Amino acid sequence: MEQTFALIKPNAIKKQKAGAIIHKLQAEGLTLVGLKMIKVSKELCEQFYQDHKEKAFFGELVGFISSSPVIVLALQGDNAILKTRKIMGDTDPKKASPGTIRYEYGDSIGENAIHGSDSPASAKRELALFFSSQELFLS
Ligand code: DAT
Ligand code: MG
Repeated sequence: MEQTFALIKPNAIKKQKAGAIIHKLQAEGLTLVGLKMIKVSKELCEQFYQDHKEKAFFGELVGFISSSPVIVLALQGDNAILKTRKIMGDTDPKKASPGTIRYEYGDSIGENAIHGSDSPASAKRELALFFSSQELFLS
């Protein structure tokens, strides 16, 4: 059993697709063990995306994620990290396979509807950044 972190981005929230995205993750076998809607501060966002701070798009990325509310999710299941990444699809919605969340709900490579942790180390770090232990219902 593995846990991962996901974040439904502002563009998907604005399009009223949060429910559809959560439904898809659950339908594919992931168990929801944490959920909240929050507005992420610029500071927390910079910490969250620390690995990208040298990239040309960093300012745009932080501006977008901190612009309006997001929904953060904690998900549990066998191979939850890789499974979530597969359901999300390619970073660029134009390259994502039909049926993936980014294909369905992504608007551009920047506004690509969802984030999902890419490794056990990032899942642990990102879950701790957004959830307290009382907000997680792991089994
Ligand atoms: P992923 O979110 O698939 O793990 P990543 O870690 O390479 O992708 O990038 C993190 C986020 O940064 C990505 O979800 C959207 C944004 N991003 C990545 N490449 C970008 C680009 N070329 N232009 C604008 N935003 C980009
Ligand atoms: Mg990444």
